[in-house]
This record gives sequence, structure tokens and C-alpha cells, in this order.
Amino acid sequence: MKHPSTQIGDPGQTAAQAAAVNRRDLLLASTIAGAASLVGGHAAAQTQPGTPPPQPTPQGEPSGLLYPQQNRLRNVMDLSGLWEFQLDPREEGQAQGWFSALPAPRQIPVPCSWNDLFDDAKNYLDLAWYLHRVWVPSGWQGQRVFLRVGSANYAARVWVNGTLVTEHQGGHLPFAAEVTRQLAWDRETVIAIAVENKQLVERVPPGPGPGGGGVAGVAGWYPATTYDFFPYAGLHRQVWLYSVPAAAHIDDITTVPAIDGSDGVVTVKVAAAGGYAGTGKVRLDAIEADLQFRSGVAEATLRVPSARLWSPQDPHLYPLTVTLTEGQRVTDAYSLDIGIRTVAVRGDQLLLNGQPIKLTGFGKHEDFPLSGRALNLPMWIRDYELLKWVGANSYRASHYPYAEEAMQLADRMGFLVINEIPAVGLNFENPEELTAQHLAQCQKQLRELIARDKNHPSTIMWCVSNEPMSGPPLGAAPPVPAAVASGTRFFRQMYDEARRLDGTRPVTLVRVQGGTMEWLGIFDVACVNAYYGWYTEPGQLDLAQQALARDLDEVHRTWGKPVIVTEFGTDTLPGTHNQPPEMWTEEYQVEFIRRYLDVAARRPFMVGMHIWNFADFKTGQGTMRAGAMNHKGVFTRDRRPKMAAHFLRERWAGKDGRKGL
Ligand code: GCB
Repeated sequence: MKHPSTQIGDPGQTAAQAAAVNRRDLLLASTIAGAASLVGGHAAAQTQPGTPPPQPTPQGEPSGLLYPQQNRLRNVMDLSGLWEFQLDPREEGQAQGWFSALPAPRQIPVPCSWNDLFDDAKNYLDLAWYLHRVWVPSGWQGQRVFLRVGSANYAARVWVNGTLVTEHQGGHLPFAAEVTRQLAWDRETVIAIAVENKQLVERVPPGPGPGGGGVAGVAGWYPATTYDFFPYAGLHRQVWLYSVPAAAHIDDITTVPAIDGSDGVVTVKVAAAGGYAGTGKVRLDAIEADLQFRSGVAEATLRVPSARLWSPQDPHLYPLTVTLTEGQRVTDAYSLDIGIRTVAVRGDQLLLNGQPIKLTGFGKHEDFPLSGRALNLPMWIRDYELLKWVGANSYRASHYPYAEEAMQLADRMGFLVINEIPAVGLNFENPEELTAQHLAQCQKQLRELIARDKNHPSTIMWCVSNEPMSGPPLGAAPPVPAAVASGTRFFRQMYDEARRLDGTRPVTLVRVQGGTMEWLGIFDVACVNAYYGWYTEPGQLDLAQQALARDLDEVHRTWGKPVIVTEFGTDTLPGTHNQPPEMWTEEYQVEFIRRYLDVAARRPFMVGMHIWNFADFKTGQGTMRAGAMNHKGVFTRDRRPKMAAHFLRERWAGKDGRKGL
């Protein structure tokens, strides 16, 4: 029962083929059902205080996801800084009008998780209020103004001057609402955002309970979660006000690069708000094409002779500018940097620009002391420096979408990213109604992620789930057949949705060790997590190595597609040593990683090895994690190298002349 492996994003595709892909994307994007979305979209909200905003149309696709941009025609105001903050454990704030003023506020920085700041908020995941007062510049009058929240983990409701303007679920993706009519021009505008991160079983990731699963769920954590990373809560990325021209504005841009001989061919699809039917231009480097909009949509294909292709070795970006025009007058403009590159799967290989590529790197987390899961630019710059230092070319955004700035930096610095939705802890031994709720959540988050990150050359793959379960973990018992069947239906739909939204990137799923083999057959690349020598075969690296080899060979024999080990690692306390190597020592981590890499290096179908984890990270409290930390980092939480980091630098940074894994 071999599932045919898919050939996608062929680097040899012609411009006409690329344009066809793009047209299909265009059609599909316009028919995306936003059934599970709670975003009010761009419709001006006119609700009364405390009443829910208008529901989006069923066809409403994620909008307002272009990164806010300042130029001659648009304005941006970043509202980062100190906000007022108050916990609302009794959930009385809305009835008492806290959206206008908080009764007993304290100060909090935005962006930041609240958990590491206040003792009484350490394990608090229930409702909390943020409030900020801002003068909107009078020069913005006459423009349409939107409020954009980069990441509110997990669910948020937003008020502007007492009016509920939007709400959103899913903790790591941006959402926006038009607030033109709610703003004040003669006084300060009051913005209030209520956020909670309740671990509910119907959410994604699911909370513990009959529907929750995952390796971590077995261990039991405080706070209770189905995963081991700490459930940091709050406004994790910037909140912005931005304005766009009132008459017509660029709402979305989709770029599809292709390679034709030595030329780059880029198809650019533009969506303009309000059924715009005018003209525009697209300029890529020195090449320009006209745009003629119909029903708010236009498309052009541009050819870049002898293109400089984007790659980790040469992450060259071309400047792209889209304008709307009225005669000679430019009425809106938006610019972004794009890379010309292709990603494809052919047989056992992963191809970048038609050449086989092997991924060296890590699973990561957005995690740092005090700021928690929030945007931390110093952390990102340091992490990218250290990734280069050890010779890594890639990482997985485990287990949720990372900050937009992290993606921009990856484009500029040449990192390859497996971009993942927060579908961790899914368990298919659930009633079908619960699975249907999870599917709606997963599809919504996938749509939002692809809308946000589709133009980043660094994103080379979409990952739709980490370690979904069809029975006990680590192969402790055979999978439950009904759960396997339920997951198969689920993941076929997830795969189709990803391909429908983006026909240019491979799609994958990450299997838990000993987990369901069938599901790997649905996807383009088989990703597996392996902890032989840690959770199984503890302390016995000879046995672990054999078990790993058997596992990888079986996956490859079954599906005949490229394989990546997306997690393998050992908890390692820095400064702990032993000879012969013992678990928890630095020697054991080095020896474990060396053996795993050797097993992979001997197998041509192995196209990537991602160590778990780049750095130690915060977890909930439980018997499995000393000091409420996962210590599998190759770097400590404050980014000091363990012995393994030096080992990897020697192996990967080319010091000993090795190539590949
Ligand atoms: C896994 C999970 C990851 C955990 C890791 C561990 O399989 O995917 O989120 O942190 O194991 O260290 O147990």
C-alpha cells in the first residue's frame, strides 16, 4: 500500500506553469472558507460596548496580514511599551467596563509574557486585561486605520474607545480589525485587550482531558498541559495601529518564484481592497510590469535574467514594490524583499534550486528568561549568530509560528525554516465531534500562517502537526485502528488544504517515536522524532543506534520518500561529566548526537537532522523536568555552549572537512 510520493514545486517548471499555479492559488485564496475564524476582518465594526463584533463572512480569508509598513502613503504606530495590566480571575471586567479603565492596574511591558513578571501570575492562565491610551496623529485623518495584534496567546478580545472591534483565537498569528470609526481625533484613544490562555480540550493545542494527548500529557504537569513547554500567556508581539489610503489599498501580495534556465520568473498576485478595478504596477529590481485589476485582483509575471538565486550560501533578496496608480499618481504602495528559489521533493531527495540539500540544525522554541515567549530581538540575533557558529543551515519553528521578524531575519541570513502550526498534543482516540473542532482550528491556523509567511524564501516546508497520537506513546502499545483511521481522514484534509493554499512548498507531519506509520504516507517528506537512548534504551547507545537505524530504514522502505529526524536529544546538565558517558552528562549528549548523525549520514534518503533542542527551555513543573526546565539544549537557556555545541561546530562548520550531516 505505497502512497505515491509527490513531485512538487519542480525547479524546472516554466513561467507558464508557475503562472498557472499562481492562478490556481488566486482562485483558491478567494474561496477560502473562514468558518472557524473569529476575526472581524476589514469590515468597519459598529457594535455597542460589550457586544460581539460582526461575524466574518463564511468566505472571509485572513486579511490584514501584510507586515505594517511606513511609506509616503501609509503610516505605522508601534504601540510597544508600558501598558496597564490587571488579572480578572472572576471574569467581571467586561460587565464592569474595564475596557474603558482598569480599576487597579499595574504596569506591564508589551510585548512580554506575564508569567515571569509577577508572583501571582506565574501559573495564571485565565483572563487578564491590557489597556493603553494613545493619541492617533491628526495627520492620519482621512485614511483607513487598522489595529493589528501580532500575537495574543491564546484568545483575545479587543476594544477601542469602548467598542468591541474584534476577537481572535490561536496564540501565535496576527489579526487585524479596522478601527477608523472608533478612533478619537480630539483626545486619547483607549485600547483594551483581554487575553486568556486556558488549556481547553477543544482548542489547538488541546488542553488535557479526554481529548488531550501527547507525550507530555502522560507525565502530568503544573500548569496542566499536553506539551512540555511552559504555557506562557499574554501579548507576545507588537500591537500596531496602521493606516492605509481610504480610496483603495493593497490588501495582499503573493509571490511565486520559478527558475527557467538561468532566469528567475516571479509571478506576483495582488489583492486590493474593495473590489478595486483600477491600475497599478509591480517593480522587481529594475523590471516593471503593469497591473490591471478586476474585482480587486491583478497578476503579473516578471522575468529576471541570470537571476541570483536565494540559498543559505547566498541569501540574495530582490526588492519588490507594488503600487496602485491613477494615471501618473501613485495611490498606494507596498514593498517587500523576496528570494528567487525553488523547493522540491524528487524521489528520496529534497531539492533547493534543483540541487539536493541536507538540513543541519535544531528544533527551537521562542523562550527566554523574563520575556517568556514574547518577541525578543536580541535573542533572535544571538540565536542566528550561534546557528551560524555551529554550522546549522536550518531549524523547525517547533511547535508554533515564530515572530515575523524571525522570518525576515531568516530570509536575510539564509536559514531554511520548517514552519509549523501549533498542532501539538492531538490525540485521535477522541469523539469525532472533538476531532472536527480540532480540524477547524488547525485549518484556520494553517490559513493564517500561510497568509502571513508565504512570501518568505526561508520557509521551505509547512508542518501540520507534531506527534499526533493514535495510542500510547513510544510504541508502548499498538496504535488503535479507529484512531489511525480518524487521523488519516484528518491529515488528508490538512495536506490538501496546505497544497491548495500553497502549491510550491512540501508539506510534512512529525511522527512520535513508535507512532502511526500510515500518516507519514500522506505527506511529501517523512519527519520522525527519535529518543532511542533516552526515553527507551536508556544509557545504552549501542542498542539505541540499532533501533534508530531499524526505524529509519522501515520508514524509508515503506514510503520511499525523504526522511528527516526532527527531534533527537538528551537532557544534559551543563558541568555534569562522566566517563564512560552516562545519561544527563555532557559526554552522553555528545556521544548520542554523534551516533545519530553517523546513522543518518550513511543513508542517502536522510535529508535532515534537527537536534532537540537548540537551547534549554522552560517547562511546567513535573517529575520529568528538573528545575522546571527541559535540558536538552545544545546551548543553555542563556545561550552558553555545552560540549555538544563545540562538537557540532567541528562537525558541521566544516572544520574537519565533512559535508552533509
Ligand atoms: C517530544 C516533543 C517535544 C518535547 C520532547 C522532550 O517528543 O515533541 O515537544 O520537548 O519530546 O524533550 O521530551
